[in-house]
Amino acid sequence: MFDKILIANRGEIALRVIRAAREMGIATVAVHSTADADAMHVRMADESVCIGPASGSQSYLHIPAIIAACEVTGAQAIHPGYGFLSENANFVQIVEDHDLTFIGPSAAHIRMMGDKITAKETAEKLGIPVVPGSAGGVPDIETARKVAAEMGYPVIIKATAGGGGRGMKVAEAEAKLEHAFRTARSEAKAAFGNDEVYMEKYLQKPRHIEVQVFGDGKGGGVHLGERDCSLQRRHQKVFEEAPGPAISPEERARIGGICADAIAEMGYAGAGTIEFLYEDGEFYFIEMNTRLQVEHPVTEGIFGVDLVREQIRVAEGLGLSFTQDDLQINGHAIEIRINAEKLPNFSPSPGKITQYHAPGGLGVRMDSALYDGYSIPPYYDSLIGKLIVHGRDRPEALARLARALGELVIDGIETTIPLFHALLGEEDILTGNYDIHWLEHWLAENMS
Ligand code: MV4
Repeated sequence: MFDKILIANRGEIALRVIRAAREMGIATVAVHSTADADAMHVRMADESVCIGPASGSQSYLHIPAIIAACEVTGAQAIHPGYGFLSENANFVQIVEDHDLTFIGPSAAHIRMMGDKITAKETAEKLGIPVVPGSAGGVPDIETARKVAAEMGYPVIIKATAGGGGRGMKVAEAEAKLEHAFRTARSEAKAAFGNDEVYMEKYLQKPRHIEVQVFGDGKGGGVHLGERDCSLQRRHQKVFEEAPGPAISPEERARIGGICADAIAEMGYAGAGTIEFLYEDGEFYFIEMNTRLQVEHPVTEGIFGVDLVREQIRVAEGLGLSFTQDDLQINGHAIEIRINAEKLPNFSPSPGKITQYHAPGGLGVRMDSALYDGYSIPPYYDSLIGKLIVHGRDRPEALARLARALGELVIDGIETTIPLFHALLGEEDILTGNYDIHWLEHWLAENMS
């Protein structure tokens, strides 16, 4: 059992982990940059250690400083949150070499899913349906032509070392293939230092559906249904919900069962997310994330389970506190991401919060590290809060979201809150009729 854990992160996710640890009787250590000395995670933790200057690479990403902070404070385990070091297999190896515990999956599983070709091959071997595409990497344009001719246009070229949308190019027809292939390669080289690419059939109007999974660390695996995260802008999620409005109970049980079995077969430990594109009633695996995700609270809302507590339990070797049969979906949950950004261009808007009032009441959860008088530093991600609502069904959750948004006050900076007021007036949002392109089209027509 852990007595004390260190949180290698900041902002709302650091608070989220501190809260779970505190309920478990585990002491917490915050780490922070010089720019975050006044941050809420530092105030809320039992202890804190300054680990470097403002820039992420010299603080929250600086592995020797984080290991040293564990040694100085006696923390036995590290929770990485999301982003930063959460999917860095080398970090996990170093943590373990120092006889500390990483609260997350093994370095081997993180590495396996970080390479997108290996991830897809692994998924396919485990019986997960994948997008049709090249068998492994596509080394040259001749091979690219052959693969595309076999599966038919349009095709998409993706970086093996990529993920989350970086380094992707679509070719609608053979005439566009060579240019797309060359650009994808050179962008992959520039972004990841690795120019290997692979190809897939391009799905034109899918939804982004992701299945929450958990490995218990003892050879067992469960699923906690899906989230629909189709509403994105430039590969950044904006609005997420569970259950997916387009997914039937039968489809959920089928794809969930496949994912849970795969997790068990892999011997995966901890939280994971298996991402699919969903089109015409079919699921197609694209990637797996080996971390807790920003949008995990919608799953917590409908299952009534604390996913961070479960992560800590699995890392302690205790397994999960529930079985698949214990899990029942209750109602509907929606999360909106509030960013310190100025509309219509979503340009960063850091600065001092002159007034903050969080909404409350039944079925309302506000995960945020804001407080009155806090100054949002300009060095990090622009996410400043997540408003999560739960209702007995989707219409109730939507009504609650509108009500809670009306109570929320964040003054002193520009935020994306007005976007959500506008979206809640859209018929397609109210009916759940959207795909991965809906938001970009709507923004093009309604903003700027
Ligand atoms: C695709 C696709 C269409 N067909 N793959 C973008 C992020 C990365 N996780 C995978 N992505 C896509 N892969 C095939 N074969 C379309 C996208 C995509 C997308 C996916 C999810 C959510 C938003 C998106 C926006 C544009 C493109």
